[in-house]
Amino acid sequence: MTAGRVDDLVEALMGGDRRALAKSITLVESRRVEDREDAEAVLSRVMPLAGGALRVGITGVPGVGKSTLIEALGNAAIDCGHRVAVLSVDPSSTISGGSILGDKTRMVTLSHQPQAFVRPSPTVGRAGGVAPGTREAIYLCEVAGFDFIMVETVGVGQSELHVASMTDMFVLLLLPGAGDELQGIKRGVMELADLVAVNKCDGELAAAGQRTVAEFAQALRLMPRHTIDWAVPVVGVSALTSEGIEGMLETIMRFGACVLASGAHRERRNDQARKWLWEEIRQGLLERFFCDPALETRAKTIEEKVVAGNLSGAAGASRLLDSSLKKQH
Ligand SMILES: Nc1nc2c(ncn2[C@@H]2O[C@H](COP(=O)(O)OP(=O)(O)OP(=O)(O)O)[C@@H](O)[C@H]2O)c(=O)[nH]1
Ligand SMILES: [Mg+2]
Repeated sequence: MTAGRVDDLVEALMGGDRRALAKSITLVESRRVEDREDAEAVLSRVMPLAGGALRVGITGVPGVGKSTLIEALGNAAIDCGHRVAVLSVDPSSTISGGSILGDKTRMVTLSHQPQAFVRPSPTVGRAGGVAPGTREAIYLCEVAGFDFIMVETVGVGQSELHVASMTDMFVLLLLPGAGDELQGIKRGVMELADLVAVNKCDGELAAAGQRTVAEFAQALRLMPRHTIDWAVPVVGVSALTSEGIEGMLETIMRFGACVLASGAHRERRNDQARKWLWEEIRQGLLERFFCDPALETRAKTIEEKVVAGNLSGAAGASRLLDSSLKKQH
């Protein structure tokens, strides 16, 4: 892409053009070497202007109602004058081909709103379930004028930790009537939550839902606060009937105001940027090391020596790492 075309793309983006937004997200998600430079050019223009949205990560087991809830929250936020972007991350897509279309159709009213942008992203390659580029996509959405960004991810292993590392607020969704062992929640994930919502508190599940709300509220009272001035609320909602959705949105906005006022939000973002750099270094080293064909033969020889007991594993690793790093200079 020429410098002029990068300028055009950035200008269209700043004008809130959704096609330009979709195009630039595709660019930052691309793993093609020839796209990397363009992506960097766009990002370096955009990043200093980004940062204006409240970024909310939403996680929970498959089928808990994340997409339905995001649609309900998104519509309520638009009614309050917000512009809403949804980035959804599907860790199953590498295995199953993904439920990308499914997600888009589920968010049907939201994706048709002019004040909304819905972008389900496939997960490509990286462990953890967050597509490369999700963090960059957040910046792009912000520059395109979206001030309320939700990132959906299925709670499987690492993906929720990744989402928490790029958002201001982490929302955990639960189902009525099950204790935390049943809901498969690791303590670490519970400790990250800024808001817990029990979804599907409707019909026959309403009473069980309220009991679950009380149980988790009790459990959370015993946990230390991770954000000053914020006791993690537990709310009961129905994404289907929209019962409790307005109140949940208010709580989310109250959290946004609270972290802004206390400076916790700045601190969190600085910390995330630092971790982002080191995570990229870690990933980059791994990719460079394992994708180096020249190392393969040498690795085989060293492996044989280690297997034969002629070389320690540590010494073998150190030799390989040394030759890999030297080559990169
Ligand atoms: N009764 C009831 N059903 C709901 C509610 N929210 C979602 N559902 C239903 O639960 C099913 C799963 O909803 P989704 O929104 O797709 O759930 P999800 O968590 O996004 O699912 P994955 O993306 O596949 O992990 C759908 O059939 C929804 O209609 C709710 O509040 N009450
Ligand atoms: Mg979903």
